[in-house]
Amino acid sequence: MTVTEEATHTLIGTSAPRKEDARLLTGQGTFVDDITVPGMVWMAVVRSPYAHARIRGVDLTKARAGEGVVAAFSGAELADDWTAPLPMAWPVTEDINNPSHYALATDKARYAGDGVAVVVAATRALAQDAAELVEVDYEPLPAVIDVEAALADGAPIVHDEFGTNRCYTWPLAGGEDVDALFADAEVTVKERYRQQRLIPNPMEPRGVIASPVPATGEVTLYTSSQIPHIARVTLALGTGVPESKLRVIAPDVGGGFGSKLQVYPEEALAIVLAKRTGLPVKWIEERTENALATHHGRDMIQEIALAATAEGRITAVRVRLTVSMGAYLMIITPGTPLLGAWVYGGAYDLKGYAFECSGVFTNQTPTDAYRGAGRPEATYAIERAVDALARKLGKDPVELRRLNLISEFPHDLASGLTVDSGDYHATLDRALELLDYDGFRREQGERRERGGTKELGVGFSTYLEMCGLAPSRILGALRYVAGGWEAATIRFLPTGTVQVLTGTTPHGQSHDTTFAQVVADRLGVGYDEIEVLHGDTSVVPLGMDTYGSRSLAIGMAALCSATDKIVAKAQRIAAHGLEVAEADLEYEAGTFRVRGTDRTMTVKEAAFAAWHAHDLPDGLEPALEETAVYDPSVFSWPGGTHIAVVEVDTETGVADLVRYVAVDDVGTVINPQIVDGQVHGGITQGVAQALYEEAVYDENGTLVTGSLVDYLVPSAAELPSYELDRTVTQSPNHPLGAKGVGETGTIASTPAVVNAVLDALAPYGVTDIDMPASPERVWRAIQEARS
Ligand code: MCN
Repeated sequence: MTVTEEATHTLIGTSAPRKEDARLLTGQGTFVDDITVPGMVWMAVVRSPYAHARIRGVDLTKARAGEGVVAAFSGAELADDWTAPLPMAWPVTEDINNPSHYALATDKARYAGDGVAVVVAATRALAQDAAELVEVDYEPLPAVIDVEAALADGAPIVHDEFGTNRCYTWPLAGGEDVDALFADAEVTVKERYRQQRLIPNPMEPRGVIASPVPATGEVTLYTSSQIPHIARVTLALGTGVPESKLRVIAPDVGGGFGSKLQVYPEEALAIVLAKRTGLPVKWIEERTENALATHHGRDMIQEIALAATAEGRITAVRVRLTVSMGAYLMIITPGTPLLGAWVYGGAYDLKGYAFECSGVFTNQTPTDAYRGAGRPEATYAIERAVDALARKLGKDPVELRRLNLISEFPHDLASGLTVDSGDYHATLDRALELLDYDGFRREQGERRERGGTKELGVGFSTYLEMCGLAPSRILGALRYVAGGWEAATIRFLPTGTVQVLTGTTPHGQSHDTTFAQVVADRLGVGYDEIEVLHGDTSVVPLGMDTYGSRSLAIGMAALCSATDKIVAKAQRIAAHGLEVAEADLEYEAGTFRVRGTDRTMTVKEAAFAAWHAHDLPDGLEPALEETAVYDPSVFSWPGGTHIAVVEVDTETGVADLVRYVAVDDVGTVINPQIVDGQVHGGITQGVAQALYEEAVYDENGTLVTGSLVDYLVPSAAELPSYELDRTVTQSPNHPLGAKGVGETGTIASTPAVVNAVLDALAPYGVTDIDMPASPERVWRAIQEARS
């Protein structure tokens, strides 16, 4: 017997009201900063103002005498407290240069914001005051902040022991011989793009409390994290607290966008200081610390070349990346750009593919995963290069895309992976229909003829995304140290309400809602009778957490397996209770029925029978609780078409996003409103990269955009109402036919917007612009083209 999807679906596919809203919208959420532990003290980190400086000495005398100060330590004084460096879980090559990275620097500060000492005091303000009394004797050194300069002879070296700033070089090639395809090509284009550095800005900054039980050596760590399970393993290794005694709790988490997919110095410090002082130690990040000391995203130079026929059939793609790692390798710093390695060919049917990525140390905040992690960068490069090819061939960018889109599935990418399903022509057709492409081009032409100062432009992105990270076997082959499986437990309580335990850890993705929708449908239990638990390693011991849009693709698949197990066990109980063979039962929406009769037993009744256990089939264990662990065999492959329309003021350079059409295919949709919300947020982050955000450093390595006054995060006022639609191509590899959605908007949108800006500027002959396409950059591009 299997659960029949068609018969039982009532909540899947509906916008069930978010379970999270009642708490979060009425101020009844619990974020780390809402938590107070008796006897709690506060931590402040002393950070280097220099991007690169030798630490000649740290004098803590005045700080230790400060009001309310409990303790103060330099990096050297804590050196023996660490049992391992901070984690770096992805040594992408055997010969990678992997510096030992501890929570506080001891020899050199390697970026502005690098921690060099720590103070613990009675209150947050007293800790911050005392931190200012710490006297650090720095010898400033020349800093390097440009990846290409960092590789030049004579560049300042970030980690002296390596004698070079090169961290690694990682190649990938597939399909036919790429050199031969380029040699035979009738047309080629070669482009160079810069992915500016971005600063993640979740509404809730980071925060930790490490609460010890000195008598037993136990520590509870509350942390605003996307990865409590991974944090527990790695922090146990690094601080010497046995894993069994370390409980990590991610309570409500107010956004992460990849920046909380990290194990940070402050988490390790709080644990070690809690051990040292025997007191609960709390730290809440300042917004300026978020800019300096939370990992950054992107930051690379991309060189991409396309080989094509005269007609415009793309035969090969060659890519070379030079990526800033920043000063240290954090948890997946080296691997982050490689997450895009398979999709620089986009949704196009290629014959050959060659990719090479070099990681480079610079005196900057470390980079790591930022929403999309590697895949927005890939999509940007290929989508802009396709437009460049269209320009060179004098073809319409839509027609060139049509000619090249993959149209048969499963499709083996030249890069080596197999896309299970999709219909890229369908998403493109629907998006063009929503846009009214012909109408748009007419209006654009009329404007151009009238010769005003407001030019219209349209940009396309027919993207392919790889998410659902990831099959453990592939992760192992790629030298990532952990697996990619996920776990789920379903527990019936005696009264028939249900606890769902998931190893995923939401931080804005509404798992309480969508996971409950699926369980309600599959077990016939009321939506309100289901409680979804996550983010506490003592409540949910097994998990691999949330990133890479994996929660639905993997966590939900584990959940479906757990429901199947529950139904199978309940069926044995029902057959026993109804005194029939299991095969005589049919199951629908939580009820077993003896075929052709009105004799029934519900899953809830079976759960109660399993609890009192007075009359269970021989050998059946009491209690109705099942756990499933699911390891995917493939990635999840969403895709679609995004179209941006901009209006560029040629006198001021302001590019206004006036329309945005997105048609995504994420397979079966569990909750349309939540999926729309994910797409909305994702698009906004991608638009932000295209038009607004950039981490700017001066030549000394000082972060110039260190506050939200200088770092321009767009608000609703800058953005139009997005026009969204979907097509549905079910994934044959997911029990619900669904694909991930958490990053699609970010992955797709950036090139659509920049292509639109360039389309608007086409009459001026402008063919390239760096991001963000700020008014100044746009204005200069026009002036340069005019002269
Ligand atoms: N969903 C659905 N139907 C689908 C696909 C997804 O109803 N076909 C639902 C899922 O059940 C889940 C949500 O949409 O409730 C997102 O699912 P999924 O695509 O699996 O993504 P994850 O839950 O794994 O979230 C991770 C992803 C990433 S990697 C980043 S970064 C990110 C993001 O999601 N950061 C976010 N979305 C964010 N949203 C908010 N508000 N804040 C962040 O920091």
